[in-house]
Amino acid sequence: MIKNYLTAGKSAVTMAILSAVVLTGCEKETMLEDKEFATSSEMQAVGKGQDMVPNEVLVKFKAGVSADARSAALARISGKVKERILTKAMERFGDREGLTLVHTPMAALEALSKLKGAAEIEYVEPNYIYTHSAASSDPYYTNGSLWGMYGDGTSPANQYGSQAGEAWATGNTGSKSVVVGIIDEGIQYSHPDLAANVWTNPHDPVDGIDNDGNGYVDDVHGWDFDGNDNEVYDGGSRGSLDDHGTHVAGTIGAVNDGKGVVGVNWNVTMISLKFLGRRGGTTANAVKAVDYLTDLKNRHGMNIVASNNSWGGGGFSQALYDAVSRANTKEILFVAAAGNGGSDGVGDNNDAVASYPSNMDLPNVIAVAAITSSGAKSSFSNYGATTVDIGAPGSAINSTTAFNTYSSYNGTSMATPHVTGGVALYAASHPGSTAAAIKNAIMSSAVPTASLSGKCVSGGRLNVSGF
Ligand SMILES: [Ca+2]
Ligand SMILES: [Ca+2]
Ligand SMILES: [Ca+2]
Ligand SMILES: [Ca+2]
Repeated sequence: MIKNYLTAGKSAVTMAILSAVVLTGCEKETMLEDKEFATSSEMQAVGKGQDMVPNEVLVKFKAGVSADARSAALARISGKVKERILTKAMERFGDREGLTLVHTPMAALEALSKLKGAAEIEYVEPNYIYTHSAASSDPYYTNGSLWGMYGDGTSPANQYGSQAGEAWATGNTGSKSVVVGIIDEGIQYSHPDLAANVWTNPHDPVDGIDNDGNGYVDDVHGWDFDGNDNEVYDGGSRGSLDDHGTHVAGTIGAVNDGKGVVGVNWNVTMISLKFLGRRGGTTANAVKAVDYLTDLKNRHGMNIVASNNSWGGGGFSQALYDAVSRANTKEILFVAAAGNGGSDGVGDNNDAVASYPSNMDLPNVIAVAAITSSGAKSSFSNYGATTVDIGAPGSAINSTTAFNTYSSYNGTSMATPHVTGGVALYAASHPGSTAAAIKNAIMSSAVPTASLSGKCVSGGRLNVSGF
């Protein structure tokens, strides 16, 4: 029965939801199998065995290339412009060209080889497909254990938890003025354990007009880049498609109300950037989601400190790298799951075989491995002495799921929001900190942990007790 001191709420998880989660897990494993990477970044842009949208490529034309020259280049692959992507963040950073999403009757890899090295083109790459990084789900909402929130001095205690309970005891329970973006599936913003901490856009009331001019009409809680609409929680028969995003949100910021679960932050503001749909998400939409946050910080001066990225797949993408680099310029951390071991579900060494996006070599990226409640590295968790930064609770993590439910999931997907939560908690007590200072606080917090020694940069696990 329910034993946890923080939980007394709903315990039902329907089989329908579980079926959906299991199916998604299977898709993920198929998509992540047979990863191979070449060494140069140019070759990395043309991945083998990585999942991509079959008949699409992302083209970055050189600035000033004429319309005729563009058409001639695209004619080589019988390409048609599907979408011109010019985000407000790109414009702000002086990029007036943006990206061109091109549909071609050719296989994507064939089209890439035909366009590679063309004089008109800066780079061309696949429109990769990413999937979330939850390994599996517990069939029951078991006992409400929230070990990931415990510390050695809390009751109940678990020294391998994030120590959030100790930070709360010193009076830091987060702040609504700290904003994080959740780039994932959508989140059930109406979930009773989340609603109070979900962003409602004060700059764009629902009236059919893009009042704040950010290119998105009535983006009231964020945006659905997969469905290209303002409804980030699709509810009804599609609600379970937002389980994963909703779970991530609960770990960062479920409310402390005597019911259900509680997040690392009792108070925080979360924005939903939905880009993972039934079939995963694409590079094109990931770029738009990252840039949406960057632009929001620019446009409204919001205190956006991090995005949570519990997803992976594909190969190196210059387009995504550039977007995360723009976020870095605006002091937004990019907290990313290290990955769940590919097709066999046994954790891989990301130093040897890169996992994206967590392997992107940018100062604002924090790559996160998962640990169990007994301090072991989770069997599925990827690791890397130089490419993974820190470990955090990622096995048997209870949190919110769609339709007002709670579920237990495993994955580096679940470890990542503990770190994002830590970022927000630190930002709450240290307002005005740079991204570098916050990342340094996270890294310096790490408690040396045997299972992570030599397996990540910090050699330890998250400890927010001093935040
Ligand atoms: Ca509006
Ligand atoms: Ca808007
Ligand atoms: Ca939608
Ligand atoms: Ca609660």
